[in-house]
Amino acid sequence: MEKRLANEDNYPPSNGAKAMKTALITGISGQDGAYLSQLLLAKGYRVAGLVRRSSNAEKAVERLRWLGLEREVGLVDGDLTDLSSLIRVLAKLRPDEVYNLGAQSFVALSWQQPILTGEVTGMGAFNMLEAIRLLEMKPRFYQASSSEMYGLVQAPLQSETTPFYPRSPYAVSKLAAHWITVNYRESFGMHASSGILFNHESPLRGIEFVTRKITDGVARIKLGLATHLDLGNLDAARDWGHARDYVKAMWLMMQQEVPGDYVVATGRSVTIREFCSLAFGHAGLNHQDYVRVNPAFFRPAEVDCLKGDASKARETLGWVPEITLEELAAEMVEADLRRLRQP
Ligand code: NDP
Ligand code: GDR
Repeated sequence: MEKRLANEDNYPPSNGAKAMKTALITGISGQDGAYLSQLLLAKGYRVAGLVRRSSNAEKAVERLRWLGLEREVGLVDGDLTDLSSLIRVLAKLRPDEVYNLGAQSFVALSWQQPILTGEVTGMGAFNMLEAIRLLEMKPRFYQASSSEMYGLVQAPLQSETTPFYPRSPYAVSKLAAHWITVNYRESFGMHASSGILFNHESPLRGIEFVTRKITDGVARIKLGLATHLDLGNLDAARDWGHARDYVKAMWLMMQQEVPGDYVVATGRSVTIREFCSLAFGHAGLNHQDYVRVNPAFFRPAEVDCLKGDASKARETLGWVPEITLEELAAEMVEADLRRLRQP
C-alpha cells in the first residue's frame, strides 16, 4: 500500500475537490488533529499538517488512517520548537487558517519534563505567532487553550471571565500561550483566537489519558486479558465532551469576523469514579470489582473539579455539543473491544 510519509514532496495534497482554503494544523497526528482534518476536508479545505521527524513515520498517520484520511492530507516536516521550520512551512503553504494544536499535552508528564513542556506547549505558540508576524502574513490563528488553566478553580462554573490559577507545568505553559495569543491580537491586530476547551475524548484519545485508560481496561477485562485496572484519584471531576463536537467549535471561531476567546464545554461534570461506572457498566461489569486505587498515579497538585460555562460559544458561534457522555463512553468501549479482538 502506498504510504504518505512526513515529507514535503507529498505536498500539495489532493482531496478530489477544488480547494477553497488552505489550513495548516500543528498536532495533526494527535486526537484533535485527526478529527479537525476530517471536518476541514469535508468542507473542501486543502489540509496540511506539521509533523515531527520520527524513526517510525507510520505513527504520524495512525489516527488519520483510523478515519481513512491518511492520503487526503499533506504532511510537512517541522517542529514547534524550531522557528525556522515554521517560517519555511508558512512561507511555502501560505495558509488561510492556522490551528495550533501541537503540544506536550499530558499533564502528569509535565512535572517530569517541565522545561520541554514549556518549550513546546508554551514557546511553541510564541514561535508560530512570531513566524506569522515576521512573514507579514494574515492567516487566522487558533490556539488550543485548556480548562487546565483554571486549575484551582476560582468559581464553581468557569467562563471566559473566570480568573486562571494553573496547577501544573502544563497549565502554566498553556497560560503563557493563551496570553501571547491575546497579546498578538491586541498588539498587532492579528485574527488570533483562543479556544478554552474542556476535556474532550474519543476512541482516538491517547491511552495515557484516564478515559481511554479506563475503556481500554474495560475491554481487556471483558476479554479476559486483564484482571484489574489501577487508577489514581477517583474523586477528581471533569467536564467531558466528544472531540468530534469540539473541533467544530475551533472551526466556527475561525469563521468569525472578530477574533476572541471561547470556553467550549458541556456544563456537566462527573468524577472519574462515575466515568468508570459508565464504561464498566456498558460492558455489563461492576467497576467496584476491578478498579484499584494506586497512589503512583496521584499528581503533585490536583485539579479537583472542572465545569465549563459555554454560553458565549452557544450564543456567538451557535455551538452546542451533540454527543452525550453515555454515548462517548459506549463508543470508546466498543472501539477498544474491536481493537483488542483484532489478530
Ligand atoms: P494529543 O496529545 O493527542 O496531540 C498532540 C500533538 O502535538 C501530536 O500531534 C504531537 O505530535 C504534537 N506535538 C508534540 N510535540 C510537538 C512539537 N515539538 N512540534 C510539533 N508538534 C508537536 O493532543 P489532543 O489532540 O488531545 O489535543 C490537541 C491540543 O489541544 C493540545 O495542544 C492539547 O494540549 C490541547 N487541549 C486538549 C484537550 C483535550 O481534552 N484533548 C483539552 C484542552 C486543550 P507527535 O504525534 O509527534 O507526538
Ligand atoms: P487531564 O486529563 O489531566 O484533565 O488533561 P487526564 O485524563 O490525564 O486526567 C483527568 C483526571 O483523571 C485523574 N486520574 C487519572 N489520570 C490519568 N491520566 N491516569 C490515571 O490513572 C488516573 N487516575 C485518576 C487525574 O488525576 C485527573 O484529575 C487533559 C489533557 O488532554 C490536557 O492536554 C487538556 O488540556 C485537559 O485535559 C483539558
